[in-house]
Amino acid sequence: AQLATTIGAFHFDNVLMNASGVHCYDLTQLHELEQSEAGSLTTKSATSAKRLGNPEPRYAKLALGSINSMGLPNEGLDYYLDFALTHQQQLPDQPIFMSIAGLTLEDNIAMAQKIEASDFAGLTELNLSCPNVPGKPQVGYDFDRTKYVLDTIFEFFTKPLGVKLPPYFDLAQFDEMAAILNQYPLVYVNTINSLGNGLWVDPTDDTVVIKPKGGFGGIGGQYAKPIALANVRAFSQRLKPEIQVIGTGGIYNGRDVYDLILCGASMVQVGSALYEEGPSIFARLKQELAAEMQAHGYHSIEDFRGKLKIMD
Ligand code: RRO
Repeated sequence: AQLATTIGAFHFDNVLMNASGVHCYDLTQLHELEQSEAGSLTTKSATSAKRLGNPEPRYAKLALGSINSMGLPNEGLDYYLDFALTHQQQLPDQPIFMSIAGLTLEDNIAMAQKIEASDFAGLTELNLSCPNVPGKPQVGYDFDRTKYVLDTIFEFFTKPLGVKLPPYFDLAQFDEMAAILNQYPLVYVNTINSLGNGLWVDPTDDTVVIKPKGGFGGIGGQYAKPIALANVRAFSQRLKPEIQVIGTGGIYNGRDVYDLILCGASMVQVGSALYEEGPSIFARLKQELAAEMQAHGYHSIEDFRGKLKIMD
């Protein structure tokens, strides 16, 4: 089977890559992704200045996934931009993604201006959905604010841009957000970020399992899969054809990848399972996706992307 895909004018050998935040913090991890079987990679969401993030423990493995309140620890935009420029010099036909997540609009503008002025030729992702910085609501849940942020960025930004969205749970939210996003020259929408502000109790000591925010954190993994499928499907049905969908959430095996593509994803990102299994997961997922496609007689991603069947 052929696992290749495209986002905008960019070609990728296969549909698989890391979800931002997972295995992409520093050069060691980024180089491991480069060496893996993934079709692309994204850098950790950046702020202009390096951040240490929230106190530890800030990630916990759960029975069916994970909870995290990392708090946007990152090395600062320059670090990831340097990596990206070196990467594209060495591997010009393997485009990558750079994620930015300013805590203020001013910081997002400053980072977007720096990327715009640089030689970076890949895709930029504006993260509108970090759930874990105390006092900073998720922009993606504020529709007027989302519109204002995109108006401001597109006043000067001309490079390929996508947005990372939080999960939505009402059809009116899908309608309203898609109508906003359709007003901009976005290349893609990435859905979903973690399920914000979940909570887990350790039954051995009646205590939360992460320290920040009194135990509240973003939930990922198997808990997220049905929400991810719904968000990918709902946005695929509502966005103009120029805006593609990247699907993220609940990917552990080839069937999970296949399901997100059926719902409309052009690329699929792996978070919790990559955190637990490491970058060798991409070789396994490729093999399992190819087997799933073969079993259905599909030769390419386009053969079944968006071809979810519904009942009469
Ligand atoms: O760093 C984080 O706490 C974090 C971010 Br920026 C995000 O977008 N999603 C997430 O689950 N954690």
